[in-house]
Amino acid sequence: MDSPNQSARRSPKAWAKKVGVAGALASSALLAGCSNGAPELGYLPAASKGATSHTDAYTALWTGGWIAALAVGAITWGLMLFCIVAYRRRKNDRGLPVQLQYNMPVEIMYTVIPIILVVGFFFHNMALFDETTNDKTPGEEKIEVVGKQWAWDFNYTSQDVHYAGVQVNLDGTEKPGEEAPTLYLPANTDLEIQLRSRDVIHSFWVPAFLEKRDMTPGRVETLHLKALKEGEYLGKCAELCGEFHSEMLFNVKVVSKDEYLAYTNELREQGNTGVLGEEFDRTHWYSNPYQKEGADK
Ligand SMILES: [Cu+2]
Repeated sequence: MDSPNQSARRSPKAWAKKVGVAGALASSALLAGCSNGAPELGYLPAASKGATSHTDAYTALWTGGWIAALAVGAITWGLMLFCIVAYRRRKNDRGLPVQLQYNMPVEIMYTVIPIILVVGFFFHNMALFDETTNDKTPGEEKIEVVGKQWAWDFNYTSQDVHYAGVQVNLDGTEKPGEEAPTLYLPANTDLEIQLRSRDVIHSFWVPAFLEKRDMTPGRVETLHLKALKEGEYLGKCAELCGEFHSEMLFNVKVVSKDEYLAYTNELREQGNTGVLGEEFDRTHWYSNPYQKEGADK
């Protein structure tokens, strides 16, 4: 509504047009600046596309969330800019314009739309978690990854062999290198990867898998997935775990089932039979002040 003491104003349409064009140019320049990543992946690691049975669903949630957030942002910024420009104070204006409040349709819109958005995000997240992180189907192939200061042990439980990792020495390149512990995963196989720690909290992270899981002493976390794309990936510890945390790196090789069996047979021939169990944990170093004498635990 126009204020009675305001002069008639020019059409705000011309202004809105100019602001719209400027916004479109700015956002396309911004997006062009990030052209190294793939926009359809939401600039997540390129290797993540189709890497595991989970990655495409994570990417969809990530990009969908950003699209929804940007749409809300664009509408809000647009309305703000429009109001600032169209209803600005003119040269011949005197006094305050008519003060408006309690516009019920607008108030209801600003209450209902956020509720719909939050509920939508919540149920999308929960549905995805049920399919991915909460998946409790027993795996076809069981592998145990054990974090330790500062390397990794890999127990190929189903094959009853193991690999004992030794800490990597960095040479300044961004790759873990040849001598880093290498985790072999059979492709297109239901994997049950159990994660444990021997000492402090570590975190198992293969960036291309778009998943990260803490490894807490005394707890077993399970990652259930299928590696779909053969190839080499990099992995690292993602929880500050002491002096050489940055050198707690590993390689991941996703290979065919035959290559996987050939590798585990090689470990067997080298005498690495059985698994490296809890006898190598250092958690007995810690004493529990609440433990009662004579009690089991
Ligand atoms: Cu660590």
